[in-house]
Amino acid sequence: MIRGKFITLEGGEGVGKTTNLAFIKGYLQQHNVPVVVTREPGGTVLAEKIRHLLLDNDSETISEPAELLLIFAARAQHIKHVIEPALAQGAWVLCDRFTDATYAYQGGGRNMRISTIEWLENLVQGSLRPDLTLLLDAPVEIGLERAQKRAAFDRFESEKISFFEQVRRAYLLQLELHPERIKLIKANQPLVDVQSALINVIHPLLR
Ligand code: T5A
Repeated sequence: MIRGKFITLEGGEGVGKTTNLAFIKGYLQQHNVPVVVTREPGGTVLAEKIRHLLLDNDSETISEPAELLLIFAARAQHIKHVIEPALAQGAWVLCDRFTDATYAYQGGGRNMRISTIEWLENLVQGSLRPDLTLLLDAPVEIGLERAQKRAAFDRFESEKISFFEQVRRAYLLQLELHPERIKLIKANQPLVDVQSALINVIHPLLR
């Protein structure tokens, strides 16, 4: 059995990850690729409970180390029960956010030590890394405006603008560090143009 490909979608709030994940799923299915769509934090029963704890606005204040450990605890469950089994069965896994989000939000946004994130990444993931990461990038205000129209703000979305600017910078740093894996897609353009840029990157993988 040929192992499937692991593709992640990343970017700040409201840049269009969920919308475009559905589009990529449809595109791959048209080409007869078996696809599993999932998200982080979340993707398993336990990981979705952790997601709820992380995004809930009404819970007690979550300390930064607790937040980081909850994210990696959810990721460990997700890898074991969803991502690895699907890849082993030859399915392509499309994941709405993964560890680049931890470098961006906890590393960039919260200013936590990168070496701590790297240590947890190695502990939880072993050698697992995405084959391709699509980084949707747009000015912070545009993403937040789109997210606000869609639903009430969660715990992360309630942060200050400066937090999201740091998140965006940290994502762009990840792009610089991993240019072979991460591809930048400009999200501040009509959806149809975003989607043709996505196809340009994904199509070569089908060969
Ligand atoms: N988190 C997560 C961490 O802190 N660390 C981690 O390690 C991980 C994994 C998860 C939160 O957890 C944090 C980060 C997050 O704050 P989430 O729900 O995954 O939350 O992330 P959100 O960014 O909140 O997801 P959203 O659903 O808000 O944003 P999307 O998915 O990027 O955007 P989407 O597709 O829902 O689109 C938003 C709106 O914009 C429109 C869509 O139709 C929709 O209405 N839209 C466009 N409009 C015009 N032009 C375009 N090109 C458009 N593209 C989309």
